Amino acid sequence: MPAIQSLTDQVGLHAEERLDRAELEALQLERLRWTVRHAYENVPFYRRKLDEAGVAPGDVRELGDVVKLPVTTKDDLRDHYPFGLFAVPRDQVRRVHASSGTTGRMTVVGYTENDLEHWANLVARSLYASGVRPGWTVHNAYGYGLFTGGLGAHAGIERLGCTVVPMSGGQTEKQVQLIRDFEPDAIMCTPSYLLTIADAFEEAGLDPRDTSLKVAICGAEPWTDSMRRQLEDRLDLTAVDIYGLSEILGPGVGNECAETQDGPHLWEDHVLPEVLDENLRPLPDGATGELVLTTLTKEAFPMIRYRTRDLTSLHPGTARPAHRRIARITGRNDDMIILRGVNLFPTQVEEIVCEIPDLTSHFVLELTTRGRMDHLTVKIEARDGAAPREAEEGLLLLQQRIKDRVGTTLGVELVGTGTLPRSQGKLKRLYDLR
Ligand code: DLL
Repeated sequence: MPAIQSLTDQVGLHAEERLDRAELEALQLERLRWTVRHAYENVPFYRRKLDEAGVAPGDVRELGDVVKLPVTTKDDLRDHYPFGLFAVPRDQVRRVHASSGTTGRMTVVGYTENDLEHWANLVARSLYASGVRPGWTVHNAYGYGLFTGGLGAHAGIERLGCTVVPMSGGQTEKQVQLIRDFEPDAIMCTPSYLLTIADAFEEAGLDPRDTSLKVAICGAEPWTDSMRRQLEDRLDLTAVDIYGLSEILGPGVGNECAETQDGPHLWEDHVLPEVLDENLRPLPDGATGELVLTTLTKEAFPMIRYRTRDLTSLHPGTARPAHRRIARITGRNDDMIILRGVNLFPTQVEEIVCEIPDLTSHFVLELTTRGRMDHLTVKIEARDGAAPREAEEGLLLLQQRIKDRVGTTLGVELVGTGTLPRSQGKLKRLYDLR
């Protein structure tokens, strides 16, 4: 049975994960040169942008030359809706995904057969790094459909040689039932949805620590280490961070290794990362700025210096030495709240909320105006069973810690148990009511 033979051959690390840094960089350079030429020759948008910048594909001689290339933004994708940035004829596109975003027009991305092949391999690689092993059953609660999460994870689960339970997001009671009945070893979903699932177990009178789950591969939204500890505690499993975005691929652009849990390794044989400051100047490794990614193997939808809006920093590889890691993404530069001159991310509140036992992690932030001033209120549910006085004390502690660590006073308000919206996928934390 040759097919099964080749599957077992893939078990373990991919050859690209074992390269040393110099070998990896040589591969990146070769692929970068291919990508720039491919984009230039097949996408009028890139040809125009490069011509305007006075750069020809042949000018890319070393990796550092990437800074000469123009950046690409989400608006560029919107302006070329639906297929204007595709670099191959339509009959070579095997799949499209799309996202509506919270504002504005949809963006569409596409994949050739080779792109899908690489993507499945990278998700398989990510799962392996997460501690998932061939033969396991993986419950996939990322949404199926136009979102890249469900189908992207699905292909990688199969590629690693696991059984996939293609549950998709939502229908939380059914999630609970399938997790009980099918006894999966691992689960893939957003961190906020894993919390919803843990709650649902408890509401059904079941202990979420008693499930068969050993690993959770969580991503698609910002989350904190405090949230990780809370999820690991409540469900008795190891939770790792998976990073990705549709413009580059989908889930599996990078993944944390279970043995170190120190931020996702970016799979640098397929993406070239940079971190830039607000004036788009390159920052050294270790400094925080906007992550900008260039695809290195994408045929259908090459992206040159795509501005992700994600704020992070680059660090040397650990468990996969050649591949650099990104620091946990605490926010995007478009979900930063500027309140009376102080910058605040919802994850900073999450971090503190998770430390206070009488409060739950169910909270939202409401932005309103009082007089001419912006006002931000944390609305939060208390722990079921917390006495009213303990909950009030927890609330004051929350306000104090936010003031101490973030440097600004927020309004705080307790709301009834179960009144705040529960995550079904990516959770919306901020409600701008101004
Ligand atoms: O969310 C792809 C994905 C699916 C990643 C499943 C991981 C798991 P988009 O809908 O295009 O794609 O959203 C991409 O989500 O730019 C980040 O702002 C955010 N994001 C994704 N992963 C993480 C993470 C998918 N691990 C946008 N931590 C990205 C923080 C994340 N933010």
